[in-house]
Amino acid sequence: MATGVRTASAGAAALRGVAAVVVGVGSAELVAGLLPSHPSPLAAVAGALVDIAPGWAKELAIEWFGTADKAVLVAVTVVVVLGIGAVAGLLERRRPPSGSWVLALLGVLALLVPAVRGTGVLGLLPGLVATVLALLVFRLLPQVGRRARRAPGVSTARFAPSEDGSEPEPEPEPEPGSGPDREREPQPGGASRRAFLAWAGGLTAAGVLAAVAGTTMSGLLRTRDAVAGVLRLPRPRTTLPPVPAGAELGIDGLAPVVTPVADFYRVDTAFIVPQLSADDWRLRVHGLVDAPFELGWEDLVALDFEEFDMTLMCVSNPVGGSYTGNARWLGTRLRPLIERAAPHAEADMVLSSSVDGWTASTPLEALRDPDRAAILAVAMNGEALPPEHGAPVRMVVPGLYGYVSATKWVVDLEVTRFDERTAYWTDRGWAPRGPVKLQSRIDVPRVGRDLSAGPTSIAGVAWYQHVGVAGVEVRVDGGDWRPAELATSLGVDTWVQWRLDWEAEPGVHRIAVRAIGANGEVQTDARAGVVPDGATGHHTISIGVA
Ligand SMILES: Nc1nc2c(c(=O)[nH]1)N[C@H]1C(S)=C(S)[C@@H](COP(=O)(O)O)O[C@H]1N2
Ligand SMILES: [Mo]
Repeated sequence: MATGVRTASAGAAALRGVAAVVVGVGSAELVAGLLPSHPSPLAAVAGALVDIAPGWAKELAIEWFGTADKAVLVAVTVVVVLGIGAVAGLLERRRPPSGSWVLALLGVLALLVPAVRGTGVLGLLPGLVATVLALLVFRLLPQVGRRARRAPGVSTARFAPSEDGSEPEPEPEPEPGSGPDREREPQPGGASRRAFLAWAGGLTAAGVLAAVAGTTMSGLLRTRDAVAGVLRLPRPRTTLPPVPAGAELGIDGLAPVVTPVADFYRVDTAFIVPQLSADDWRLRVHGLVDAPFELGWEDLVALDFEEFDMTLMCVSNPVGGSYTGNARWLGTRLRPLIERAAPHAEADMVLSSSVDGWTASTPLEALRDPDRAAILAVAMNGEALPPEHGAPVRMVVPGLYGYVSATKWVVDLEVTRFDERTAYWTDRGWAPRGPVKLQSRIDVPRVGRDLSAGPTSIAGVAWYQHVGVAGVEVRVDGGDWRPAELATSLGVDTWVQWRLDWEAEPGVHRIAVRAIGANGEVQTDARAGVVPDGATGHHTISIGVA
């Protein structure tokens, strides 16, 4: 057989597998889109990958891709699955039906992974539809080429995979001399090749469309749920006054004092955002307590709700980093709930779990402290919590990093002891307790952006949740530390904006910042990485002035 024929065959064989896989993935996304609380097999597989990935791999992914880490993972998963499709097509061509088996195995994965992740019987539907359609396309696509080949007036061609995907049998040729040379004739091979390509292309396009429609649909259903969520929010007993004008310096490039929900950083291990409705939500309070109890949504909203300004901080935030945000939360205090359960004297920790099994270890004293507003939050900035930020209920505890306190989709509070239970990140080398460290950040001038000489501002934010920030100092080119002007503070639990006038002269300048805590502590310049309990050091930038 001539190489030209073989090459064309290989391409068609791979295309056959890819088309089958795209139809499978697309139909699964479409079906999953109609069942918004059930992830598509693709999402389930990617989620499983997150779960089984070692801690260092996850940290690397966050470091390289930041909050785009999940998008990158989806892209990689899609590419791998397409690759498997192509390989299946090529295998089928060599040794049928080995390619069909590869696809069937992929189908088993699409069925098993969502099942193992506990999505219920309905959760099997996307994988089932995907497997059936992918196999149908895989088996039937080659027949399209054949049928066209058999059509009157159209002679044989050998580039389309045969029905079983094997190397096409050399068919008895009526005319002599019609070997591989015919391949170059436009007419004979053209019709069946075109038919095959048209079908393969059309089916692939349909698969992509189905995937787009499916993801759009689940997005729309989610928005509908979010709107319904706002209507069910409890009314706060006490509200906060509007954010005072003096809290927002309004400097271009400076982080706004209240972070819009859409810009709020997101850090979690949940590849599939749990879709937990208020109706399905229940909270169990138990463990080393005299009076365990459970709460449903209606019990929850009957409690006292208040508004709280609090800045959330991720322990993985490097010095100068952006894994932090400030919101006005609507919540109810955890303290009365913990007291109601009557913890035993020996208890010193509350292990909170989310619906997907993630856990955080919060010191019990932080939740019982009358001076610390540890809450169960249901809304941020006037919006019901979006699923990404923990709907319908999450924890927020001022002064503790998120990994030991800010459990999203929280469904379980177990009163226990640090020497008895450990939490998700503790098991991966992070400190069991994570008090927030005194820190400050320079937002303006922006690194990498040209600055022209003349009067300008140096500005940023500083935080020491639960303690408060008393001052911020700035040092330019190793000179004296100069006090910055602080904006109006929203309270000890939030960051505060700061600014300093600066006469920028041409050249390269180094600017450093440090904060002073309300307890007199001066932010250390000793550099420490984020592991195991949060970064330290002064945020220092180099700025070129023209
Ligand atoms: N269920 C669950 N809750 C979680 C996490 C998680 O992985 N799963 N991550 C925590 C971490 S490390 C942080 S920093 C905060 C981030 O909250 P956000 O995504 O709303 O900004 O959520 C915390 N709550
Ligand atoms: Mo975090």
